[in-house]
Amino acid sequence: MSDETLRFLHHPTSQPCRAVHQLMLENDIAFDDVVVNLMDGENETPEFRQRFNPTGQVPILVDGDFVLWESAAIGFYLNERFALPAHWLGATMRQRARVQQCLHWHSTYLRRGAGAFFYSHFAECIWGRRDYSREIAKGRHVLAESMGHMQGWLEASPYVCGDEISFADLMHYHEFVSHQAGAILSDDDWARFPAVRAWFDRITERPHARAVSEMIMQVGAMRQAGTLIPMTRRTSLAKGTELDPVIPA
Ligand SMILES: N[C@@H](CCC(=O)N[C@@H](CS)C(=O)NCC(=O)O)C(=O)O
Repeated sequence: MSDETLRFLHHPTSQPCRAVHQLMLENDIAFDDVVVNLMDGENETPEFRQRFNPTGQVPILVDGDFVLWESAAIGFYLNERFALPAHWLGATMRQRARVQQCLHWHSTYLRRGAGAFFYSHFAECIWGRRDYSREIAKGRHVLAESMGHMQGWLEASPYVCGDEISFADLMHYHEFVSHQAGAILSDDDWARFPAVRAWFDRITERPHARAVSEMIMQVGAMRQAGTLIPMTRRTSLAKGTELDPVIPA
């Protein structure tokens, strides 16, 4: 195995990037911090795609000659590579399976709720002012349904997979950080899911949670003030989630 320092390619506005970033910081894993400029399409170049990730997405971990993308896989790799405390990816066969379950659910369901944030704040920066209300409504629906599930789990235990924090909590948590940054959830929304709110506040108090979220909070504040962020391209969430065919490819 290579002794070179890991390289972490990411962007601080990205939910899965922030989750991996927090995992590494909480576990004192040394890495070279490489911010990929998603706003100007650096990740779209053929060189980038060939060298790092054919999908053009971040996060990406580079460990010597091994290049890995997809945040859940990166968490799994870091866990074994650095023998992380067992609670992060699970101590027993069943706990590990439970963490995997939550990571899959995050990827296939909760993450879709990010459309509420994306179409409220980033779509206008990319395609201009249009009616995105149907996409926003879809995202909000997924988000509310997700919070309903999470309320049940978090009434039963303090973290989504049980009594201790896992990587799945970080992945879930950073979706909500973006919703907070964009004021997607009102006090009334949160009040419907008090266990989710308490969990969110608990993780916010952890070391590094606020630091890795600084930029998205600033971007959210700018968007709420009406400032347009120059963005030239679709981000992953918009790919294939459009309800309205008039949104250009
Ligand atoms: N399933 C992927 C999703 C990664 C993802 O959505 N990355 C976004 C930033 S949040 C991205 O790189 N967007 C740029 C693009 O798709 O071109 C993971 O969990 O790593």
